[in-house]
Amino acid sequence: MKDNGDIRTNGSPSGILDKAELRRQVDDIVLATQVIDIHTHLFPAEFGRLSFYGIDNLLTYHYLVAELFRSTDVSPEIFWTMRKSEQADLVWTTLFVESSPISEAARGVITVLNAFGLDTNTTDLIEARAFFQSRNIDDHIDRVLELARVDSVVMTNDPFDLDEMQVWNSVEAIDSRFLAALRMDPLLNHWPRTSERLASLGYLVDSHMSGETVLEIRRYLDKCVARMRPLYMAVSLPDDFQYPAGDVRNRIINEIVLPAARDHRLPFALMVGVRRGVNPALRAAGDGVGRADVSAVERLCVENPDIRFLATFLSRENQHELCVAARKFNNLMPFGCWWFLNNPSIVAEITTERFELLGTTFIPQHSDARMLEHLIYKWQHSRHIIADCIYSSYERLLSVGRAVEREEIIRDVEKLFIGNFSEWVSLTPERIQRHRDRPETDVVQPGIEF
Ligand code: HDL
Ligand code: ZN
Repeated sequence: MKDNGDIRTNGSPSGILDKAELRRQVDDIVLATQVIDIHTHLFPAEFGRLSFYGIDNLLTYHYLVAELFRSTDVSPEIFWTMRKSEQADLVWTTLFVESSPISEAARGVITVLNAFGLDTNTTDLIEARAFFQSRNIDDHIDRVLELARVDSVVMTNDPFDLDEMQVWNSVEAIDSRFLAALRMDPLLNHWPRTSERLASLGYLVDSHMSGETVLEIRRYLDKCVARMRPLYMAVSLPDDFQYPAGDVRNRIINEIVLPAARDHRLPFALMVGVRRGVNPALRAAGDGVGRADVSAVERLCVENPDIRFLATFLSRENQHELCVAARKFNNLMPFGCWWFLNNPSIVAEITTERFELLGTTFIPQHSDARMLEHLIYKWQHSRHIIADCIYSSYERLLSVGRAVEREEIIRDVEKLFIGNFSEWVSLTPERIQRHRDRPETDVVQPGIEF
């Protein structure tokens, strides 16, 4: 093969050689490919008041509440006494009228209003409130998922939340686009309080983990798995999380959670680095971030090669370490740009280093949506960044003599958006169908079961 010194034309690469065409193909595919949103706080309409949508909920999202208190004289104590509509009016005036809504959370609300053709420059919420109040919830869910190109969302299901468990005990079936994840925070981070909750349900447990406690916690978890059919178990962990350690959390992980993961073939999702309540006055808006120890996750992976782990870290400083750890353990799947990382500049940095170190073997994003319409802005904003990053990867490949075909781009993006997760949690079409059909065996009698 003649070496003409220009590696760009060395050989005869097939595929998309023109950069402008490559950019068009990448944008077309990334912006259109359906995604499974693997971590949200959303609930389907069957969950009633646990399902949030509309402008007042969007504006009182804790991300915006935190930003509000930097620009208002209203104290948190006063704010919490206000009605939600009054809180939303204050947020809108303060952050959207008196200030330019350039923060990511504020821009997100503008994206949502714009998506529905609502006035983004208004000084009041009359039009927006009327619009969202007029929406039929089933049609609205359909439209939001369509606009966001979201195939399905994974919820955050707390088996120790009595309101939520009341719904699980009473509904016949739930919208099959809302998949379950079993959240373990009360069990792993607040065992003393949770032990009282479980004991009140008739389980023979105590805060000192004595007697039948381990067996009884596992019995309760097995019932939750049977009823909810979660795709994975998850927990958020503080920045000082250590493994191994001599605390009750490690004991519950080793003696209950990991055996349950093994027996039910459920991955375990670790969300590490949150410092809860750094400013308690802000309530849900009062959590902070801390750099964590990635080696704790490495030890979990090396000691449990038969268990699949999902992991996301909250600190920007942990991201490169997580990529390197994932190179060492093929049972470790990094996912998302979590919470304080879900900003264009940091999503770009994280996604680029993941492509460079992991190829397409990671899950680039989740929305963490709490309000239904979050799906629109969080996915629209993220897709543009992911498109930029994967285009740059293909462009660098082209520069060394390898062009990609459209079909390869489609394959890669479907892997990132659906394939990696579906394979990780064994989400087969049959599994989805079983999720749709409420298994008769799981009809749980109210009361003692949960
Ligand atoms: O623990 C979590 O799942 C976090 O995502 C928290 O819910 C946090 O409040 C949040 O909503 N982040 O986006
Ligand atoms: Zn979350």
